[in-house]
Amino acid sequence: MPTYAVPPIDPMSIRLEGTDRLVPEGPVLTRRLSDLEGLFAREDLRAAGAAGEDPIVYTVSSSPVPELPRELPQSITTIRPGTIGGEFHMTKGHQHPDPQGEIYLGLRGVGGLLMFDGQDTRWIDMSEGVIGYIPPGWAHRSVNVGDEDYSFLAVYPGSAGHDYQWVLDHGMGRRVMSSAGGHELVAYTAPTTSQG
Ligand code: S6P
Ligand code: ZN
Repeated sequence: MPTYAVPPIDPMSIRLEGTDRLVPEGPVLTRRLSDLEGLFAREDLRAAGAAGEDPIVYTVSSSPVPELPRELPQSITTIRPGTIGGEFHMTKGHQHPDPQGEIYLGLRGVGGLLMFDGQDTRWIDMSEGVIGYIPPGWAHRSVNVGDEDYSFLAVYPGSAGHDYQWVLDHGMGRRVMSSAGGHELVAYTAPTTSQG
C-alpha cells in the first residue's frame, strides 16, 4: 500500500435511490433561477422568474466520496423540465480547472450533453443507459429537452474542480431551444435584458 499525504477513504458501497439520490448521501446542491444569472439568452425573463417564485431548476446529490486528488466522486443531477424564453432548463456549465475527463450515465428522461472547447461545439443525446464521455478541456453543460425530469450520474476525478467563470466569459458555443421538432441548437447569443 503506497503512503499518501491525505489518506484515501475506505472502500464503500453506494446505492441509487430511485433516480435522484445517492445513499449514503454527501452534499446536496439546489440551483434555483436566482443562481443562474447571466446564463440564459433572455436574462430579463430569468431575472423576473427569480424575483417571483424562483423555481428550482436542478439539484445535485453527491455521494460522500470527497473532491480530493485520486478519489472518484459521483453525483446525480436532476434537471426539472421547463424553458426560459424558449431555452431549455440547463445546468450552469463549467470547465475543469485541472483538465480531467468525466463520464455521465443517463438515468431518466431525455436530455443532452453540450460541450464546448472554445472553438467547437458537440452535442450528445442523453437518455437512460447512455454514457456521455467528456474529454479533458471541454466545458460541459446538461440540458433537459423533455417534459419530465432528466437525471444522470456523473463520475469525475476529485481534483477536477469547477470553473464557472469560463462559461460566463466564453459561452457554450450554442443555445438549446425548444422547436416544433423538439429541440434545436442555435448560434450562441450573449444574454440580453430586453427582447430583440
Ligand atoms: C461535476 C459534474 C456534475 C455537475 C452537475 C451540475 O464535474 O460535471 O456533477 O457539477 O451536473 O452542473 P454545474 O455546471 O452546475 O456544476
Ligand atoms: Zn464536470
